[in-house]
Parts: sequence; C-alpha cells; structure tokens
Amino acid sequence: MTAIAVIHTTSEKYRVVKYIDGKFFAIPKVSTLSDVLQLKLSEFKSLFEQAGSEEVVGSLTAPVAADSEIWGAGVTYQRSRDARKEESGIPDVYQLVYEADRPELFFKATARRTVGTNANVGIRADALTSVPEPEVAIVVNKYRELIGLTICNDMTSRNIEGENPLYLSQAKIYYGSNALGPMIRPIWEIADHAKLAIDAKIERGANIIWQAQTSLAQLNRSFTDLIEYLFRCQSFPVGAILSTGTGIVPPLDISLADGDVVTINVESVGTLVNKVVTTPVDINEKENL
Ligand code: DO4
Ligand code: MG
Repeated sequence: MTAIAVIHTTSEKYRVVKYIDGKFFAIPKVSTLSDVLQLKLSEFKSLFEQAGSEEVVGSLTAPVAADSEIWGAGVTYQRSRDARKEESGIPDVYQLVYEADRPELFFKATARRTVGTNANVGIRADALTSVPEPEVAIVVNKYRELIGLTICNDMTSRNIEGENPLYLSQAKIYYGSNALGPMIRPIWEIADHAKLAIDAKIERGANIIWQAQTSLAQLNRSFTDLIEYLFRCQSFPVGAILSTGTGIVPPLDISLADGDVVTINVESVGTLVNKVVTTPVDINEKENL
C-alpha cells in the first residue's frame, strides 16, 4: 500500500513524503503538500511513482501544509439532514440546503487547528453536547483536480449549532475541532471510490457506546459538483482539502466525553483514531508539536 503522508522531521514541521509499507520516502521536487497541490495531477503522479529510494525519518502528522485551508460541506447525506432537523430549533434551513443546487460549504480549519491520527481531538468546555462527524475528505490541487482521499473527523458542538445555525462557526471551529488522516490515498490507486464503506465508533473505556456505517454511495452530491462550487469566485493557489459531509450521526442521547476514543475507517483510505479531551488550551500547539 502506498500513500501521500506528511511527517514531522527534525527540521521540517510538515514534510510531504511517500509512504510505502511502513517507511517514508522523499518525493522528487516537492517538500510540502502545498508544493504537491501546485502541480498538475499528471506531473505529480509521475514524481510520486519515481519516489522510493531516499528514506526520510519522521513521525506521521495530519496531511496538511502550514498554509493549507480545510473546508467542509454540509447536509450532503439524508442522515445528516434528518439529524439536524431533529436537533435544530430552525429545521427548515437543513431541508432547503439538502434540496438546493448550491451546497452548504463552510470554512473549517487551518493547519494549526488540525490534528492527525493518534492525536487528541477537542470538545468545547462550553458545549453541552459534542459529536464526531466521520467524513471522506477530498484533496484538490490549484487546477481543481482531485489528487486523493483522506478521512476527516469534523468535530461539532451539537447543541451550539442546534440552538441557532448562525452559531455554526463556533460549533465547528475551536481548539482540536478538526482531525485529518492518517494519510492521503492517491486517487489513481483507488479502483472505484463511488461506493467506499465508511464505519465509525466511539469507545468509552472497554465499551463501544456508538457504532454506525454508511457508504459514499449515499452522498447526495458529486465530488465534481462540490469542487466546482468551492472554486466559484475564488482561487486556491495551494489547493484545498474539502471534507464532503457526514452520513453517520449519533442519536441525540450520545455525547462525547473526555477520554472517549473515536475511530473512523474508510475502505481503501485508512483508519483515523483520536482520543477526546476537553480543550481549555490549544491542544495542537501544546501536545502535537
Ligand atoms: O449544517 C451544518 C454542518 C453540516 C455538516 O457538517 C455535515 O453535514 O457534515
Ligand atoms: Mg460535517
């Protein structure tokens, strides 16, 4: 199995490398994910395929560069629409956006606000209920070409969004609210991405307190459509990562707590595992450097 990985080395915070069977290798001409996303897909694919001789040592981190932007799409699965209508005081907006041509797209995170696999995700100390959102994220270059897939946990303060959809940014953006990883699977290595299985669970101590499955086949929008709207009236000089929305949402009586472990598996893409902590401080800066 090969993948595009980002590692911390002794001298670089976000070094992009090729992962092959447990080892990392330099990719000619690129040192960050932003370098990758400034190349055409065909050019990058050829460089990636040449890589495999110069080993690089480091520890796996979130697949981002210092200047990456991470965006989210919302209400792209029927389950997300239904769950939001159930929890919201203003349910109509979710029904309307589910049916509209224009998708809901929102700014989610920067690199500093993003953690990788095995790092901690956060819940807001001032939220009453918090949930994980297991999602497939697409990695897109500056030319709007899809380079690969990764996994996003779009952590959400459920009661804050439920109180008023205009509180979305506060429900979605706070310390540790975004996890990505473990790596990026190149799109050309995934035989058929249209129906990939997505599984998620929350473990509390020795118990699984929630578990659910869906498939990319349930996604109500195409990747092409989401990319087209994201790039409308703006450009992404170093590409973008767009999380495509959640198709699995815990029931209303499940809320994350300190010490829970969230595991998201996407067929052919990998497994993203994060422990949950309440975040009065910036866990990314304090714990993941
Ligand atoms: O409408 C709010 C956010 C929706 C979302 O993040 C999702 O459906 O995944
Ligand atoms: Mg989401």
